[in-house]
Amino acid sequence: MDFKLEATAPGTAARAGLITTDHGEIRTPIFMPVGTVGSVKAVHQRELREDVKAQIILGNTYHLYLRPGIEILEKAGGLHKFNGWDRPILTDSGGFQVFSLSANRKLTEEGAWFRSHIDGSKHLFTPEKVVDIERSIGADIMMALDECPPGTAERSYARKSLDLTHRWLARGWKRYKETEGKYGYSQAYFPIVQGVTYPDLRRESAKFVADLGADGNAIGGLAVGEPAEVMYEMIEVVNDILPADRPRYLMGVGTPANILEAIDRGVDMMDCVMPTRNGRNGMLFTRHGIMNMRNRKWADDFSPLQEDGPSYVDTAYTKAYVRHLFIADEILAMQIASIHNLAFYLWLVEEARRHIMAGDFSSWKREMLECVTRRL
Ligand code: PRF
Repeated sequence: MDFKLEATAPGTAARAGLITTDHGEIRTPIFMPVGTVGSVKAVHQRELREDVKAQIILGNTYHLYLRPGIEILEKAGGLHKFNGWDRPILTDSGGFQVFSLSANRKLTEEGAWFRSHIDGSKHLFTPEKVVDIERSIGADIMMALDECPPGTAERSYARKSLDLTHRWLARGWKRYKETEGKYGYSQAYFPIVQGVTYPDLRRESAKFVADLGADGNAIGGLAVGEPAEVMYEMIEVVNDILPADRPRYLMGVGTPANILEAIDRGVDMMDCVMPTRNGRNGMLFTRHGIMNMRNRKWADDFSPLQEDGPSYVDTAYTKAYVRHLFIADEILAMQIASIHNLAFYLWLVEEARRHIMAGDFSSWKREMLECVTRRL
């Protein structure tokens, strides 16, 4: 994997760059749609490519390991062949999902024990095993196994957790270095900075992570219950230390406003379920503000979903029709909302990139922030 820094925005830490993987290029800053089980919910791969203009999608090690399982994924020749997505894929390690989804999880020095949310069966994720699983899935970018404590965790817990995450990281990194891709292309391994909201722990973690010299680095443990201002401060603390010549990935963030603020602070990659999950619930993000499509006010509004929207669904359907679909619980409502929201998120980061290149990112961001946070 290669990263080329193309431009930085005056007066901010924002950057534009180009990641090259064996499955193609990614223009940064980039938003990555979440495809937990190997599918971005309610969106065909063709729509992801042509309408959303996604450049890279996520998969989850936890879900894919439990179902369909590694044997099937290897038989398929990896996730790209299995799901028909031939552009880059990133897999999260499962650490975060073990904590948010499974029952009876328990952390030991060896790894994370958990029970499947599907059938209750018992499993152990070690840092080494997660690398092996991610090799079998065949993601272009594999994430290290970490622990993501709540944003409100006390210092003593944060301290212990960070030490364990670092020991796991050293083990995972070793396994990564000793193995290679199973399908003839190369795979990168991104370490993850943790440290809750303690600046000194964050700095220590960023140094530990930077010293590995990985192809890219991630910031975890944010957007997990801490105030947004604290999250922004932590991003600044960490990005001061993470190398400028490698991409920085902020995990699981966030709202359009969060994304603009993260880019402003030197983040290059982001992912979040918000555009798809909130979309399925009727929340549409636009450059003019947020719409709740279940609202009575759209019942007889026959104007396009978004006159100047970035995807074909924006002008193919009216607000009144999409509201009707949501009220009638039609599957098409979720499809339209997911395509719209993802296309908007991809538009937003592409615009950010354009303004970073043009040198007026700061003023553009200020105007855009006001628009995207409005309620329509
Ligand atoms: N670690 C991992 N995945 C994640 C997170 C993390 O801290 C987050 C936190 N926002 C989202 N996804 N491995």
